[in-house]
Amino acid sequence: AFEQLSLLRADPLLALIGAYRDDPRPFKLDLGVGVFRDAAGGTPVMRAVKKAEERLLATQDSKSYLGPEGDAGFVAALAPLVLGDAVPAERLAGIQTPGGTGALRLGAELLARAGVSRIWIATPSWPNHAPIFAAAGLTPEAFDAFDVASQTLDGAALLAALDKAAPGDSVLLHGCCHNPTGIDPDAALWAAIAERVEARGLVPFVDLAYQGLGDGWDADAAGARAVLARCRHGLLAYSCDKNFALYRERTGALWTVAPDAEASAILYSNLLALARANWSMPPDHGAAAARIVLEDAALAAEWRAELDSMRERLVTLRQGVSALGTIGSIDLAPIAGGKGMFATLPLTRSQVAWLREHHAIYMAASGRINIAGFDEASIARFGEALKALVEA
Ligand code: PLP
Ligand code: TYF
Repeated sequence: AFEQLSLLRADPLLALIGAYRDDPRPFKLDLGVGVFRDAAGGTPVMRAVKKAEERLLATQDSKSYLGPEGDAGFVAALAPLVLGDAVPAERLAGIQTPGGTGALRLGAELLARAGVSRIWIATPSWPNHAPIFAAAGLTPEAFDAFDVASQTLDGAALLAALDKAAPGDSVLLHGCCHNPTGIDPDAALWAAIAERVEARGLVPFVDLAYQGLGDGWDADAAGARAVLARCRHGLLAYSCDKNFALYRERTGALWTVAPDAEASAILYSNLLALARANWSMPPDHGAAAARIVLEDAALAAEWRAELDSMRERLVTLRQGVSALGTIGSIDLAPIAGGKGMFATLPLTRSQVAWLREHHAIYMAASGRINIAGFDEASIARFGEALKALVEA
C-alpha cells in the first residue's frame, strides 16, 4: 500500500527560507516568504505581545484543557474589532483555530458537511488555498481575475464568476492585502461583490490574514464586513499571525454567519465537533497573549501603534519600489497602489532563477516579492538587478 506514495517536493515558499539561509553571499536579499520585516531585517516579537507573554508567565496557574473552542475570551475580544456591528451577535459563532490555515481547513470541512461542493477562487491566490479546500472534499473552481503585467484586478471577471456560480456554491475572498498580488477590490467593487453574493445565494468565505497592514484597521475589514452583513450563510477565516507577529504560535479564529440564533447554535456545535476530530483543541499560548493585549486598554493601544508603524513602513517601501518606474517591460509604478506585503511582478520562472543565481535575490517562483524584505539600499540594488536582467 505504501508503495503507491511518491516523493513530493517541499512547499516552494517555505523552501525559500532554507535556501536563503544557506546562501553565503553577504549582499543576498530575501523577498521570499511572507513575514513582516523591520528596518533591521528582523521579525521581532511585538513589544505589547512580549509584555502580555510576561504577564502570562507570571500569572498563569494552570495549563489544564480549555476545550475545542480554545480561548473563548480571545474570540470574544477579537470579534467586535474584526466585524464591527456588521453581523448581529446571535447570528455569529466563532472558535479559536490553529492559525488562519486551521480556520480555512475547519471552514472547508464545515462547507463539505453542509453539502457545499464547489468553491470559486480567483487566481493567482495563496498556493495553499486550493489544496486545503480539495483536502476537505470541495472542488476548487479557479478563474482568472488578475492581470499581472498591469497589476490590476479584473472586477468584471470576478463578478462574472459570481454569476456563473450556482446558488449554494462558496466563493473565496481575500479580505485585504491580497496574497500574492497586493491588489484589493475598491469600495465600489466590494459593494458589487456583496450585492451579487446575496442575490445569487452564494456562501462567501473571507480569508482575512493581514488586517491592519493595508489601509488601516477598520478600512482593512470593510470588505469582509460589507459581504458578511448581506449573506445568509458565510465564513470568516482569521489570522493573528501577521498582525500580532505570532506566526509559529499558530493563532487564528473561524467565524460563521447563520440566518438566526438557532441555526448559529447548530453551526457552532458542528465547529466544535470538527475541531475535536482534527486537533481536539488549538494551541493556547498565542491566543492567550493576544487576549491579554486586547483586554488591556494600554497594551491594546501600544500594540495598535506598533501595527500602525509596520503598516507605514510597508507604505513607504511600496513608494520606494514604485519610484523605480519602468524597467524594460516591467512596470513597478503600480506597486505604490497595492496593499500589504506582496506584489507579483511579470517575471518568468527562469528570470526569477536568474535573479537568484546572479544577484542573490530570493523571491517566489511566481514572481511574488515580499515588500517588507526591502530597505532603501536594497531597493536601488533591486532596480540595478532588474536592469541587468532585461539587458541580459
Ligand atoms: N491566508 C493567507 C492569504 C495567507 O497569506 C496566510 C499566510 O500564512 C494564511 C492564510 C495562513 O495564516 P496562518 O499562518 O495564520 O495559518
Ligand atoms: O504566503 C506566504 O509567504 C505566507 C507564509 O505553507 C506561508 O502566507 C507560506 C506557505 C505556507 C505557510 C505560510
